[in-house]
Amino acid sequence: MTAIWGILNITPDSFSDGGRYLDPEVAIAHAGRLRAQGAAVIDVGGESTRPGAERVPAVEEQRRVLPVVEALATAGIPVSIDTLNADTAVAAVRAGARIVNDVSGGLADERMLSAVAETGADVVIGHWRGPSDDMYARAQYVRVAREVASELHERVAAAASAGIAPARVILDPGVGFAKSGAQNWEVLRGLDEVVALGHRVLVGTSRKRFLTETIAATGSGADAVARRDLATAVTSALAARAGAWAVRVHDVVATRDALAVTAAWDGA
Ligand code: PMM
Repeated sequence: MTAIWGILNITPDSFSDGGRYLDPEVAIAHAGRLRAQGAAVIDVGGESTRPGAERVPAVEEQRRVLPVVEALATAGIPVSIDTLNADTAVAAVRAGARIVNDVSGGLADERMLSAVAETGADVVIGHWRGPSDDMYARAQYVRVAREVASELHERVAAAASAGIAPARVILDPGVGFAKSGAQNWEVLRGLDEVVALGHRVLVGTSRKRFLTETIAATGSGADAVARRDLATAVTSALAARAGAWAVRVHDVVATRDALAVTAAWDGA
């Protein structure tokens, strides 16, 4: 069955949960809760990638994430480190992270792929066309799902040249990264193009703007968040159907239930 990755953003400015988990104790407790709810992996990030977010110095990023990564790893919880920075990736693997989640697929930091190669960790290669401050200007495609798959294929080749065996690679179509709302839906509808590359595939739609727009659930009130989590559970179940190996979400319970219902349907 499709695995669930629980999101732990240790940032002041992530778009849906910024500021909530800056205290390591609060962050660790939240991760424990996500794990108990059924998350197979906790994806720890210390830098927001939301559109227009400012870059965080690596020292500050590491100050936020390393104590939490270490505590979770010590507790036996599988951790992935969500970072664009090779030094942070290496430090997090030393602290116990098993997977490096780079939404840029090694493009943001030219040292990333060779650094990850040496650690032996698995790596998420996301589809990315440039930093978040101008990524919408790069959202130019003719057939978006096909182009995403072919650009990911190029990044897998770059990873292989850096010494990362294909079996260590997890691909991510990068929902929301250099894509308009309509393009995000096209990428999801055409997910088989990415699945056909033969790697594990991770899909992250959680609470993203294209969902909010589709169901008209703007604002940060509990009702709007609950509606976005329900929509996320649906896209995650559909992604699972389309061959996703894992989905990355804030609300583990809603997605767990959606995946269980889908599995019951498919298993009957
Ligand atoms: N999206 C965000 C952050 N990290 N990692 C992967 N692999 N895939 C994604 O789609 C992804 C990611 C942005 O969302 P957040 O601010 O809610 O974490």
